[in-house]
Amino acid sequence: MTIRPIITAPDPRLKQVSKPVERVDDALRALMDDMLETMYDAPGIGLAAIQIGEPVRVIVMDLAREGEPPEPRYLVNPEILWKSEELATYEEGCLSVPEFYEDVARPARCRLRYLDYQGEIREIDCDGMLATCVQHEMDHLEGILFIDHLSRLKRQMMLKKLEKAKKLDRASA
Ligand code: GNR
Ligand code: NI
Repeated sequence: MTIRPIITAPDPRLKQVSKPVERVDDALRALMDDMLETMYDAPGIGLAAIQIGEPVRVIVMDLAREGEPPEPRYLVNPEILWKSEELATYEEGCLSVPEFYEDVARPARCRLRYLDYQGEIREIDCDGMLATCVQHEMDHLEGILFIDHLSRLKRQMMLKKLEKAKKLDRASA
């Protein structure tokens, strides 16, 4: 397993629409292992493959609290079957938008279909933080970041700051 660099905004790769996976094989499981290790190292509660530069429809998540046993989840080719009308608001962050946190309202519950680590088809009902995280990660598969749910002014301000931070980083490297 390898910890891979996480791509940060603004980067055109994060705007790509990721491609469906054709089969869940050992090569894909190796990618999922790298993603999980990268996510734990960051640390984060979710990661989409595009965040490490792989434009495929794969997500890993672990919402276990500190001190609880790990609960890794692997979602391949996820599809949302149903979303509630009711919304819930959580303060979101993103490993690809480091150091910015803002409230985002999304459907409070959803039903999800996906392939698991073994390539078996599964369906689950999501609510709370799981519903929010699933939708945040599925946005990544469409090239959408949580900042795309904010006002244009806020988004432009954040992107400017992120760009500036990258320039300073490059200058000192
Ligand atoms: O680690 C993460 N925390 C988080 C908090 C609130 C809503 C969504 C997330 S996902 C984020 C990791 C990440 O960037 N996944 O794409
Ligand atoms: Ni994210």
